Amino acid sequence: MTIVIFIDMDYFFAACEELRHQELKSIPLAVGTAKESEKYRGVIQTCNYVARKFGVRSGMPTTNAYRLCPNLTYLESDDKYYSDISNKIMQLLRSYNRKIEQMSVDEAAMEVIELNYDESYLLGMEIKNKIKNEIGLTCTIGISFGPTFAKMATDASKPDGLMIIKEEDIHNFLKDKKISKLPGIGPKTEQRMMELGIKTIDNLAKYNPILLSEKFGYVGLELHALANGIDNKKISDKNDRLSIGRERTLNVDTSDINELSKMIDILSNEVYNEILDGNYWFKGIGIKVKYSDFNFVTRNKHFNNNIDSLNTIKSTAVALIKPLIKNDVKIRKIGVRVFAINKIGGQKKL
Ligand code: TTP
Ligand code: MG
Ligand code: MG
Repeated sequence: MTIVIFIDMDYFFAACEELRHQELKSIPLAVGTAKESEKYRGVIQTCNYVARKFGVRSGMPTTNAYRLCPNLTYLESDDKYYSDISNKIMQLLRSYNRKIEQMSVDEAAMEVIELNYDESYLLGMEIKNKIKNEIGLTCTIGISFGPTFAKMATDASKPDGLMIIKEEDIHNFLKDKKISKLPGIGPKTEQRMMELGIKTIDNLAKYNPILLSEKFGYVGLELHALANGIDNKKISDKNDRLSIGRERTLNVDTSDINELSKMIDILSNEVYNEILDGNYWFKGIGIKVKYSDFNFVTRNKHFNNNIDSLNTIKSTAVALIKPLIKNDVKIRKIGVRVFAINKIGGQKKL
């Protein structure tokens, strides 16, 4: 089963400002595009939840925001500062060594393949706590079987929330919602759908898909599928070289550590060459051992720091294989692999 854990930071730009101006925490605060001296010309990018109580929203002209909330504190946005914090958050998420797609400056989708919903909930809570403790900000987490529904779970439980939508709950979750709640339906598409009499997600689900594809192209079909509870988009991780490995059958089955070490040397060198080619770092080394009776075992070692050394691959693989050597059954095949691969901050090694 694939589950997606979706993370979106709460009132991100304004929350970053609160982090360095604690005194702004309990008063209405907005961040916008214009300089403070020219604020009446700009638009609001985001605001804290105190300001939202007055009706202030993203995209609203700042003049309108002041009309709704005369005591609003306004700050000009500082993109460099927000993107530094965003990078720290993404790095924290990457430390879980799972497939991650960053969707925007403040959101990412993480794929978990071996966890059930209860386990995903615990992981979600752990991520929330870690972001709170290490970055100092709150986020909201949505968990579902696809990235779009996980995002919708996030939207529905903001701020500082965590919500799960399972397969059996999706139709109830969707059916009475306005179509604008579906990610991908902006004001224009919403308007065109309204003209066809499509107001709720349930209306969309029941609409003729052929007519939808005529009016909206492929997107129309995708939206129709979503409205019917189908969300099978895959997460695409641009650092997706999750592991690099080599395995080979020995010329003669053996339990001799010297023979096994020779093969580990060969495999490690091959893996290492690929690491050099891609300018990768990694945080895990693993081996696989297949015995003459065709049983096999795998062993992994995780590191806290990034590794890029050939010697570490070799010595770790040898250390991992030693306890697996048996007297009664010989080893037939060995694999060496490195995993949790990344290019830190997208930068290449020199
Ligand atoms: P969002 O995640 O959409 O919003 P948010 O984090 O401010 O609030 P929420 O708690 O509802 O998630 O956007 C992330 C940041 O992107 C936001 O803090 C500011 C910026 N942004 C704009 O610059 N313009 C916009 O119209 C929107 C929606 C966001
Ligand atoms: Mg956000
Ligand atoms: Mg966002």
